[in-house]
Amino acid sequence: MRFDVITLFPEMVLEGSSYGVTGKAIEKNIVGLSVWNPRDYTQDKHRTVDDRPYGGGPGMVMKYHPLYDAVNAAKSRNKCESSKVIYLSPQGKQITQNLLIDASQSSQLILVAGRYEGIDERFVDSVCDEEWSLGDYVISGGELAALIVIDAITRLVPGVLGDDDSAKQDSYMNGLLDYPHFTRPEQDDLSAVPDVLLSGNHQNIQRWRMKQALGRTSVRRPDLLKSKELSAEQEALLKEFRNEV
Ligand code: 9D3
Repeated sequence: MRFDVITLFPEMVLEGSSYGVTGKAIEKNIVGLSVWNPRDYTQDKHRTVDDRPYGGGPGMVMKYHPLYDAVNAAKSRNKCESSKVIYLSPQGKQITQNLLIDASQSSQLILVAGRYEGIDERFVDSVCDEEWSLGDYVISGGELAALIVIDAITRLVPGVLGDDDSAKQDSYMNGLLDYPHFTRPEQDDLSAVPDVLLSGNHQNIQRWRMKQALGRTSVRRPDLLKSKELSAEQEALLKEFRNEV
């Protein structure tokens, strides 16, 4: 997987991707990350990337041509079998794990981060394949959205997470909220660790965790359970959870 991010703030994207799991994956060349600044693809002496909106109104709009030339530079640097141009914007479809799993099958994702009021719609129509949003709240530009997409997709790339690591756990708990976690000390002033977790009985521990995951999901996010098929054992565990509370 390689990510190419079109951004007026390239340092923000490089810096933000340099930590933890994503940082390691880039360091080890399991994923590639390059940034492309539209300002470097301007022709005028002031290196202008924005202009006033036709029709008037507040704010500025990102110009078509610097973005277009930056995307083409990103496309021609690497000849990838499948590349997609994605505009991160409040008007996009909301990002979900399934959307990201789909996108992780591409070999190159070109992420366009907007600033100001947005970008010239002709660029969105003629260059961008998809438009993605984080959700219904307002942030100041697409860079943080690009960082989230890079982080979430990098976790899905084979070899990035160890085999014994959270990837398997993530898919085992597919579509459910996580169960509660505990670590030492075993006892403190407030409360104790649930006995079953200290029992050493792995089958009971697994059942307890699945029960908690199902129960918490049904209490906090009933919408997630509606669109999910439960096995007979999961139905039984959920019933147990409801009887206990
Ligand atoms: C307050 C300005 N808004 C007027 C209706 C429009 C607006 C323009 C540009 C709102 C936000 C932005 C910048 N946002 C993003 O680039 C962005 C974003 C977001 O704000 N929310 C959710 N997902 C995303 S992805 C990119």
